[in-house]
Amino acid sequence: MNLKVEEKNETGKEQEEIIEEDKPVKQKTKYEKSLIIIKPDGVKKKLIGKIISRFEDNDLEVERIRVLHIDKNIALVHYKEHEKKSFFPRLMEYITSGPSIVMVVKGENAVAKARELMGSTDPQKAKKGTIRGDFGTDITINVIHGSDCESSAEREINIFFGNYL
Ligand code: RTP
Ligand code: MG
Repeated sequence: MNLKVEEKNETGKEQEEIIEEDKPVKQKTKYEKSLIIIKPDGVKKKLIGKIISRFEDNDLEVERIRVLHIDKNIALVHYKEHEKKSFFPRLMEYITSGPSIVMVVKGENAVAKARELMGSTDPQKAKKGTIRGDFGTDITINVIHGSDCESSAEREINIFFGNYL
């Protein structure tokens, strides 16, 4: 059913707008980028290919990728929000313990989609079939990082790839 709505525009002239009531409202999709890190345990366990496949199989595309042994300075900037937390020293030691894969993935709703594929922070609580649920060790040694919102993604992409957005 179509509805006819009549309203006056700025000039006072009446204008008609047809609202199609029976058309399903489309959910808005956002085209985004997310910063993903396959952390040192994921690299050591030779999970790089498997993890990238999970993104690619879910319509996320790898736009940038590098192998990087994250040093203390970069780790401090990247994980600044956690510096007062009790787990911070262990997190620092872990993330700097060997090479990581750092990448930018892009696609529709990339931030939320990547976090869904990653699963909960704690692998014990993460669902089977998620990256952390399948491969994580404990709440700190949890294989993967993904940006938690669009503004974090922008900040984190800048840390590892410079301002190319
Ligand atoms: P991430 O930033 O790495 O994607 O992880 P997340 O959002 O799921 O979790 P977040 O709270 O931001 O924590 C960052 C990383 O710190 C380690 N962590 N350890 N209680 C603990 O021992 C603990 N809590 C967090 C994890 O490596 C987590 O991914
Ligand atoms: Mg986080």
